[in-house]
Amino acid sequence: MITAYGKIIKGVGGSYLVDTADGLVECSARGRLRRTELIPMVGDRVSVSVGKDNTGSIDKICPRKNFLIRPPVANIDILLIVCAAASPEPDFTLLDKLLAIASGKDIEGVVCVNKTDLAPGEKAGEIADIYKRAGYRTLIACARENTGIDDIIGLIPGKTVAFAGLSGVGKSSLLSLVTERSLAVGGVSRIERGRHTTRHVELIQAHGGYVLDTPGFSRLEVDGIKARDLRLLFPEMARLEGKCRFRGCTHTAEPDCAVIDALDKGDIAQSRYDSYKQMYEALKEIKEWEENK
Ligand SMILES: Nc1nc2c(ncn2[C@@H]2O[C@H](COP(=O)(O)OP(=O)(O)OP(=O)(O)O)[C@@H](O)[C@H]2O)c(=O)[nH]1
Ligand SMILES: [Mg+2]
Ligand SMILES: [Zn+2]
Repeated sequence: MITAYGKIIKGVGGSYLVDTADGLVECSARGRLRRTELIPMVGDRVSVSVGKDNTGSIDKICPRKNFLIRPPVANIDILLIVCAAASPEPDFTLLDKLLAIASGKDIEGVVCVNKTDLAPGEKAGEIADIYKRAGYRTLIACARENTGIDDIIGLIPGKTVAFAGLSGVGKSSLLSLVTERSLAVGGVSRIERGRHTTRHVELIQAHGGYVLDTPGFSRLEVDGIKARDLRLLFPEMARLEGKCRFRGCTHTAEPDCAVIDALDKGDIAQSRYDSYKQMYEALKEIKEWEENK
């Protein structure tokens, strides 16, 4: 037996594929680990005992930086939120929500505008600009014309990058170009979902890091975010922290609010502010509901 360290890239029925410095090892979770009742997740960094036949057992799971429940995956570094310049039209509310959720989990949100071939003129650039001005890294790509792929690849070394966004925006198409592996594109995934086919989460090794496709990810829950902390998850508002008349200003109805001033001056995009307010109201309701329980 030797001890190796690695990352779980796939898990099927109690068996886990671990990527180690010496290659892939198929592992079970036996013994000591079972007694701690921690269930290994894809994305976990683990130490494993490897036997002569190159199968092993997971001994220890390193503390998780973060994890998602749907899909179940741990230790995401970057959420690449893909939207289409057209077809489907961008859903700014969803984009802003995914970015805030990512930030709340210490995941860097990056916006990628795809399908530039379908949008006239500057539309893709204008969408990207909203997010660049807010403080996010933004990319512009076109899977159809094979442009912008190198910029996506540039995000990957040393990181685990999850692709998220509405159905049909081109996540799988872009991932296929990035990994040079063909993944279910277009109708296929829709048919599978209709049939409730079980989807196994799988990290794909690429460019010195890992990538992950997440169909249906757009329904991500806002678990654990408090209404009063939401303002810190919008970088353009977090930058103005302390500039409002009231401490802990929620930027919704208070007088002399620096965020509302910035909105009036056009320094904060209306769509971003609208998303903030919508999320804020929804989170506030959750809190009130919980307090009255
Ligand atoms: N015109 C155009 N079509 C594209 C582009 N990228 C993807 N598509 C098409 O858009 C459709 C949806 O692409 P997918 O890659 O399956 O989208 P997805 O985000 O993976 O969708 P789900 O798996 O349902 O979440 C397919 O028919 C693609 O061929 C692009 O840049 N331009
Ligand atoms: Mg897909
Ligand atoms: Zn304010």
